[in-house]
Amino acid sequence: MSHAKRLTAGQQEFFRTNGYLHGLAPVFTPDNVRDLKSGLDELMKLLRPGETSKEIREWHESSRFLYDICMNPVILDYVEDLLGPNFYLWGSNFFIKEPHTPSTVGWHQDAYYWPLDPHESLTAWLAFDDSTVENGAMEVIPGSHTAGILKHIRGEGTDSVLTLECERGQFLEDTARPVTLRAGEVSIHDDKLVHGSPANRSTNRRAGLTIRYSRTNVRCDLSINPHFKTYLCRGIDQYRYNPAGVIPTAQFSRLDRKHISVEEAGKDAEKKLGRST
Ligand SMILES: O=C(O)CCC(=O)C(=O)O
Repeated sequence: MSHAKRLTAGQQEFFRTNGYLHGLAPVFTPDNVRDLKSGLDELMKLLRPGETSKEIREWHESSRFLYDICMNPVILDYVEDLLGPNFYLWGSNFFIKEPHTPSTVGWHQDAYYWPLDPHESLTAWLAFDDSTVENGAMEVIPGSHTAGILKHIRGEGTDSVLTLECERGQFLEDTARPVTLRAGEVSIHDDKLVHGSPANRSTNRRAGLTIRYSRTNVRCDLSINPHFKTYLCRGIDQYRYNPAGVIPTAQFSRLDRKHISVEEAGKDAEKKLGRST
């Protein structure tokens, strides 16, 4: 018998087979979405000259506004139905594409970017705006999460906001599916799923918040990301592998501790994790 909180057995099976899920009941109503957008405006006001929305990373550690979104009980129910009873929140960042901008997100697997082991993490992608084919909705390669960690290379001279991209030829790009969402909805993807997104050629902004959750048995290599902090969402953390974060009190506040991904840590980190070529 299934003890799922919100997902049907069919949705759970779809996620296991394809590595992603969308078409879920909305998490936020249109009224809530207005609050989400104005909260994002407040966060943007905290950026310093020259900084972009890419800097709003792991600010759930400093902004109660974001912490509460990441701990939304509906999102956590979806995650629990996929990760099981014991998991924590550790990451969040915005992917914002302004109208008529060339930036893309190259094909990649999140697991390649994160110094986490084992690969038992997922992302909830929360749409702050409608995310459509025209404004550069995320695209996924269904089933690609079952092929292990693929070879990534440093893309040069591309419009991608990420520099590590899957080397061509390891999967069939023409099997890609767009993950379109209405504002206030989430999609979910496995950390080994190949995904990316094209440029926004429309007149509408496309803003999404990615929220990263891991099973409690997932350990971060703190020599690569010394600032990693966990926030237990459900169940218990019997492992205590990672430092726990402090719940923020300020509604909107910057986080000036900079988290480090494998991309930023560079080639030595890739080697250490056995991912270099
Ligand atoms: O928002 C996008 O277009 C890409 C998101 C992404 O790459 C991620 O969730 O890791």
